[in-house]
Amino acid sequence: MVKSTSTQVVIVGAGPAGLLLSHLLDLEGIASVLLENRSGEYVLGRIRAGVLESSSVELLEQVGVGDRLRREGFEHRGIYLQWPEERHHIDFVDHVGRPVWIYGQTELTKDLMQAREAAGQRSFYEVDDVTLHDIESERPSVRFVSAEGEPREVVGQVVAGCDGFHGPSRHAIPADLQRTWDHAYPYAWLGVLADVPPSTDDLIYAWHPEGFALHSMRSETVSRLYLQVDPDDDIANWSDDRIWESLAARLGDGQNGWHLQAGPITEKSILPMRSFVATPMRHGRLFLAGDAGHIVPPTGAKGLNLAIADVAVLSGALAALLKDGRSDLADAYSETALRRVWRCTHFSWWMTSMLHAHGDDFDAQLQLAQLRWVARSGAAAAGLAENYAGLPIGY
Ligand code: FAS
Ligand code: PHB
Repeated sequence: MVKSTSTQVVIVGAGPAGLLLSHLLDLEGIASVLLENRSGEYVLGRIRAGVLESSSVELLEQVGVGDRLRREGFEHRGIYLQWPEERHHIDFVDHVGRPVWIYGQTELTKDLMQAREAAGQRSFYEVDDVTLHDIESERPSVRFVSAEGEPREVVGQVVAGCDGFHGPSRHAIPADLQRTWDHAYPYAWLGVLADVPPSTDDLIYAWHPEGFALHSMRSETVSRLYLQVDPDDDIANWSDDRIWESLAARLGDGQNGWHLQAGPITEKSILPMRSFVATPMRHGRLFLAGDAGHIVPPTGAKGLNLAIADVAVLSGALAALLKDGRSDLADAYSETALRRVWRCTHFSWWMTSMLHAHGDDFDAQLQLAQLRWVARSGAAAAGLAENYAGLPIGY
């Protein structure tokens, strides 16, 4: 016997997109149920993004989940672009009047989880066998097996697919109505979390003939660093010493008196890189948001910010649909969201292609020419700044 409950919006996935969407809908007086196939601890344990655009921070503050971010996050004016013997600061505030914020996705997810729990959000964690039904009707539903092994269903007026790249929602859209673009890059990132104070104030994006490196951070005592590796490389090939040696060489250790401080590595993993876009992001009463609809390589620090922008647009569209009976914003949702998705997909591809050497010397000369142009041309630097610091939501 399937135990059935009902709500207005059934949200599949309780990562940043699903959690923030439930919060925004609640502020509109719209009820939702969150379904997540992992435990809350597991979701919090995933080490992911670190950079928030100004528009993301402003939204989070406006909706009451930005206090700790403002207290514990770091406001950064810009980034450094580095290549052998040269390092140039690109100042976003000078160019476009907006900074970015460093605040780990784990911390944001924690804040969102606490806000939803305080609001009495109905959530099911550790669910299994999630399937979507009747998404072309006005009473779509999601069936699943609860953590206690009970077959259940939630019937809603809308289903929001916030279940990331590997979730079921995108696949509920008929394949003959769907178009996807999937671009794999010939390299991956080895991500490192280390208990060592950052050796830099702003992030360093480094081009090097041996491969890309990035120096980011999570706090005054924890650094987050990445280095380019082959997609089929094995983390077992990377001792802590080899990681620090490669990072030091690529980030310019010793250049103009700058040194990279090494320290205990607490987490290391290899992350694949791809650009992926699926259209449409809406079919019937199913709406996709975040990684469920698109994936960008992390070089542009856009993935998390795109998820936030999607649900900011989606919550307004669902409020108009479910409260006012107006379908215009819902009908335009996919086109509105995809305009920003493609802009961020291009920027992420451009940053990735400019910064990752992969053996072709002609490409390397083009990459260095691009870096010198951005470092020396105010117009070029303003273009990078506008995209990295983020375009207004609803761009
Ligand atoms: P998420 O994938 O975060 O959340 C989807 C949720 O749905 C997950 O909790 C998942 O468990 C759940 N789910 C999946 N299948 C389900 C099912 N069948 N039923 C119920 N729930 C289900 N972005 C950056 O900007 N910078 C970075 O450095 C960066 N690093 C990343 C590293 C990795 C390894 C990955 C995978 C992504 C990274 N990203 C980065 C992008 C990342 O931050 C995403 O953009 C962000 O998590 C998007 O949030 P969601 O759309 O909520 O998707
Ligand atoms: C991070 O801090 O995890 C981070 C920062 C910038 C990026 C990617 C990842 O482009």
